[in-house]
Amino acid sequence: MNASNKTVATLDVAVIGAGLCGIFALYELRKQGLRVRAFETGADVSGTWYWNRYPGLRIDIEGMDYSYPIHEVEQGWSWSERYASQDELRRYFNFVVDTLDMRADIQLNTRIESFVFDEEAAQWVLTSAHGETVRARYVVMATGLLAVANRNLFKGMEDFRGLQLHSADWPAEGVDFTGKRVAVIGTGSSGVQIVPVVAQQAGHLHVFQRTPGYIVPLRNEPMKPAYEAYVKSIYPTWREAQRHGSLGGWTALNYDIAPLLTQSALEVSAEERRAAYEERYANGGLAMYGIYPDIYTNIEANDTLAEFLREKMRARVRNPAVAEKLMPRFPVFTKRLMGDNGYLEAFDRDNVTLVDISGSGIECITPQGVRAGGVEYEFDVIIYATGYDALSGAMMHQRITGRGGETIQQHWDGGVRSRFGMLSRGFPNMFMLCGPGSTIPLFLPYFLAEEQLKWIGDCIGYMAKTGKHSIEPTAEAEDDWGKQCNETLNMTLFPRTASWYVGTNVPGKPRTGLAYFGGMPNYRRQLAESAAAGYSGFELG
Ligand code: NA7
Repeated sequence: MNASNKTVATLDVAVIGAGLCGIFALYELRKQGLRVRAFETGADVSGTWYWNRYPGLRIDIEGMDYSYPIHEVEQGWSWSERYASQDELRRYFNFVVDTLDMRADIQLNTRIESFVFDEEAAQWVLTSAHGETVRARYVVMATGLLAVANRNLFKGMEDFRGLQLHSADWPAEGVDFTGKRVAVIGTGSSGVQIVPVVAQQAGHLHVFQRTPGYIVPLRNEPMKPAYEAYVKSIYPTWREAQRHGSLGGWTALNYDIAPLLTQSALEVSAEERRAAYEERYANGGLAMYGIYPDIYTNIEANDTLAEFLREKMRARVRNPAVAEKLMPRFPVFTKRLMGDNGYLEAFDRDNVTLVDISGSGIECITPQGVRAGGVEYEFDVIIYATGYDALSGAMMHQRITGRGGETIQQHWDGGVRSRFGMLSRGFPNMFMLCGPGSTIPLFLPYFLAEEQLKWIGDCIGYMAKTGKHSIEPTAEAEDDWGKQCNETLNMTLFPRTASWYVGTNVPGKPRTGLAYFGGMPNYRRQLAESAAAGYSGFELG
């Protein structure tokens, strides 16, 4: 071992990432008296909100929901708008770190380049890009849900003579589009936020759309002081409703505006159903998620909401032919619903053209621009808003070597293998937070992380008490969890649509249930049962 890679620290827990989950992990595990340190590649905390800085970026979950359930944080912080911008989200995470006095335990500008499990010592050996080596009994991977961009998708990209940007790595100094011929490829949440902002500057903007999605107005506005004061006065009750609601966030919002719906969309009269849809639509944003439960499972029920949303979208676009091209046709919610800020109206502008590439896609990128449908379009700038290698991508892009020299890529070759989306066989003591195989795409990350961290904290305590050094799932428990993920996915309408929820947005990625769709109550119950039985489904060594 030379001086450049000497062991600089031995920890109980190394947390990887200082975004929402990493900060939470540091806070919770430090409380147990453990030696914990978080390592973050970026120059600041905030995770996804540090890395993403494209124009128009705004979260689509209300600030009053999107916050840590920690008393001094939720009472001490004030959001200036209903949906926070990137700047404000970064200020928020910095406020949390300072309020909870965590800065000294977060090592910024530090990318961990390799993780190797030392079987004899039952420790992970982490090596940073600077050559530092850290040993830790446990590792918590808080590496994000949408962290690895889906890029280099098109032939000819290397030949383009203009500027190419991906929504995931926007230049910090910003980009001036004044008078420029601009293309946006991709119309998911990122593209939908970018288009109305760039349209105001660009000479001409072409939007290349492969699949139109469902769009509802976000209805952002300055935070209403009375609303903020009200939520703060009932926060403990509000938080309990979130924990026990089906989605963790939007449920509580509905709890405020309307009672939770438990019946079928098809059981109620057309008038009553419409009133429920109108109420949520008027509220704005993702309130629509807290609707009749069978919208997620029954295509007939789903159609009623899909038609309602198409009607609302149609009414916002002046040109009927363009409006028709913008109409989504897949079951609503099977791709993430998008809350917009003037995306649909942007197509009324003379300098914005929608290009439907649903048939043959993008043929290639040329030195001058984009070729699609046999037509070559010339551009100064191409913006790729083509999304992420979601859920499993953040792990699959790490160099992780577990027991017997097996890599995570080898273990997950046919798809993610884990128990509870938290531990994988052969990778002992490496916990994932809000990772693949958890309830993450459909549950607010604060409350999923809270639940998982409680389980992890208890597990570490149990191991110490019983003199155990390593924990990993049995092969049968992994098989069973994979089966549960796929079975619960197949009970919903999600498999009907190609999306990042099922891995089909990335060429070559196995199509599997990348999450547990059985709901938080069932997830929570199984975590508790395993812990109560001395961590059944796991081998403790
Ligand atoms: P998304 O939602 O995955 O959207 C990516 C978009 O890029 C989507 O419209 C895709 O079309 C399009 N895309 C991807 N690959 C291609 C190719 N090869 N050709 C043409 N178009 C393509 O990513 P976002 O960044 O917008 O949002 C990610 C999440 O962040 C979002 O769900 C929220 O949770 C926040 P497709 O629909 O696949 O036909």
